[in-house]
Amino acid sequence: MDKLFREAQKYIPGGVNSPVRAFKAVGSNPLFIERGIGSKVYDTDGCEYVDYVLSWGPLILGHSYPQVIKKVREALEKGTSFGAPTPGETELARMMVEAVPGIEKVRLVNSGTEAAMSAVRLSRGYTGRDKIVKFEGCYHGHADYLLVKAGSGATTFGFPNSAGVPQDFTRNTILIPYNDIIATERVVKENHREIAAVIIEPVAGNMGVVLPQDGFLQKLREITKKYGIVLIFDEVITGFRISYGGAQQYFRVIPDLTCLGKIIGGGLPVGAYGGKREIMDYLSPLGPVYQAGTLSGNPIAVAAGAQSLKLLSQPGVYKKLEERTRSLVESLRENARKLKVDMHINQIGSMFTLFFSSYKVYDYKSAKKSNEKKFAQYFQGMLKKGIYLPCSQFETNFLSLVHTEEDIEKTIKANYEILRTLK
Ligand code: KE4
Repeated sequence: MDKLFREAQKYIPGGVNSPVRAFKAVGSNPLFIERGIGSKVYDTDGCEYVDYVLSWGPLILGHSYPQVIKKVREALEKGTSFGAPTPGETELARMMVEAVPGIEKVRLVNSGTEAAMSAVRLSRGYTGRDKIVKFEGCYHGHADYLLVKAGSGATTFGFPNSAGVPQDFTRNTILIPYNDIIATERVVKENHREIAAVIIEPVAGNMGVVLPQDGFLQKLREITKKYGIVLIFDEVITGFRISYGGAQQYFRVIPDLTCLGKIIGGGLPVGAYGGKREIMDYLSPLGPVYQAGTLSGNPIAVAAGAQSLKLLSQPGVYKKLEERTRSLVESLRENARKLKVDMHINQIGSMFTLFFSSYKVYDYKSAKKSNEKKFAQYFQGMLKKGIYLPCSQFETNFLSLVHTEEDIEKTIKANYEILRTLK
């Protein structure tokens, strides 16, 4: 695979099309993946791995799920793109409107980044205000004014802000520590006349998994409603992940706008943003806020997404996912207790992160206290035992509906053996 990486680096910056894939944080060349089936991926040397990356979240049904592939094949037979409305887009939009409490209308785009930047522009157009509030460690894609103390790769590489973003572009972005409701109330009170939107990951997944503290989301909803500020839930990770209605259904806090991605495309490029009809109707061609996309609502991607949501809407799916993830995490906690390894695991639904830290992790600062060197050793040890984890401490592990008992047992056993070497 080193040959493949050298070849890739000749033509692609860093040899990767997204920085976090480069394995920089774990000190080796990345795997090149040949194929995926079920809960497994196979690298180009034919080695098999139990996959907890699942393409960074989309593959909640696992790789190459038969009914999804079948629908994609059927769609392909009819062509790949028309640049015109298709019935399939309406079907996927209807499913999201019916599933997600805060969505009355929705617009399809091609990525989570597009969803977040469009939701911010719409909020600014709707309110006539310029400022936005984001939280340290949250990642909402790579739009300039959102790359401020962002999470995910921006944290992994240690530059929470990006080069190339003029100071002027971020002067309207106010940054607050995650879970800090006092700071949030103070900032909103002082600036409410200028704040268009507050954007947040209702469960953070880009500093590793960080849960909202009790009452935080409810309070956020209260103060944004009080001042006519648009509350945007970035549910690109949590949407259709922690429940069929996402975090807003799980925590019963309804935002004004919601960003979606990952799972709604079933592994193909889809993003979406939706919310209250009166806000969404500000969008062109009805209203003055412009947003567009050549491949938005692409029929192949929409076919994969719609079939995925159909399968996820079956009763008991999320209960089963949560129970299996909880039982895996309990066993991993038990291993760390037995071996007296400093570790905190945050888990909700079928997403979790192991922090190599003796501290509880509830925001960006506490997440950064984690021992990244130990994480890298753990990652490499697990990889050697055929377990493929996200290659950064500040990402999320995902379980799929098709991870088997055998996968789970293998993971627990490998975890014990590697933790023992980390003491
Ligand atoms: P994309 O533009 O990568 O489709 O979505 C951006 C995005 C927006 N909002 C949230 C909450 C997200 O997690 C993401 C993207 N997530 C990262 C992984 N944490 C994508 C992986 C990558 O950058 O390669």
